[in-house]
Amino acid sequence: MADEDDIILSELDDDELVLQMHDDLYDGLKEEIEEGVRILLDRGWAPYDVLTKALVAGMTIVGADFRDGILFVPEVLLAANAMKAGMAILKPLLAETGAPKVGKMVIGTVKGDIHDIGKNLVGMMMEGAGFEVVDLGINNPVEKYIEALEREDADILGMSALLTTTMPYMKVVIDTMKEKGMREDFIVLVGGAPLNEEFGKAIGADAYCRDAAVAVQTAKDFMSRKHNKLSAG
Ligand code: B1M
Repeated sequence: MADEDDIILSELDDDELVLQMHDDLYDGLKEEIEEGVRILLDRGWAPYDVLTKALVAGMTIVGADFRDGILFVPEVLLAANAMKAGMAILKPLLAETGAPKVGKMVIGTVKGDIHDIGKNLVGMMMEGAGFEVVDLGINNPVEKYIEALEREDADILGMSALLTTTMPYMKVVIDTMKEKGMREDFIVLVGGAPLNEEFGKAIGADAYCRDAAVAVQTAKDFMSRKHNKLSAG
């Protein structure tokens, strides 16, 4: 009887392969995830579909079992590493539009929070849509955001938070921007699993973005409004 080790990914059909990749991501099997991503791309899958259907969907299963106490931090870290390895293959493909730069975004995960997969995904998709992205990484205090916005002459600030305990820090950043009289100079977009639209409004962000695709569309909308305002005024 065939066991796990005997599975040859390239012999699976697309649906079976995607399910197998969910399992492999769950088990933190980095090389298998890389192989699965390459196979799907070779079969003509769009990079975005590989990302959402194989990787993000797999990570959702990991998230549910983490929440329910079935998986623990070390296992989730392995899954995250496997996911990142898959994303690294997709990154150049998603960013390959050659379009003129439509705007510049500074993005980072807030202080106290080390989750970066969602933020990285947003950065990748923004680059793919023609934005220049300055990634500040994780665990960013307010000073780092402010300094980067000024230094980079950015259009957009993107903040990510995955913990209910760290999401209020976004307000600290926005309030500091107000105190410094620079809030109106930037479009502020926020995202992360525990946030919602109401929270985004309450802290004074311009918009809450449910996922990376929404972040791209929202950023484009705000940028075209900004350009229209500039050309009218
Ligand atoms: Co943690 N973790 N984690 N974790 N982790 C969550 C967030 C949690 C919901 C798990 C759970 O209980 N179900 C829970 C938070 C509970 C809460 O606060 N409500 C949790 C916890 C509790 C913790 C620790 C406290 C666990 C512990 O130590 N006891 C600890 C905290 C560490 C810290 O930050 N200080 C911790 C640690 C970790 C790992 C290090 C093991 C690892 C992170 C590895 C890494 O990121 N490099 C990890 C992971 C992987 C997760 C889950 C399983 C997956 C997160 C993820 O990558 N999702 C997560 C469960 C979950 O979210 N369901 C969980 C995939 C990613 C594509 O989605 O990040 O939501 P997401 O991003 C989306 C959108 O939200 C949006 O677009 C993205 C792409 O579509 N988006 C933005 C995100 N940021 C945006 C910014 C924008 C726009 C859109 O700006 C414009």
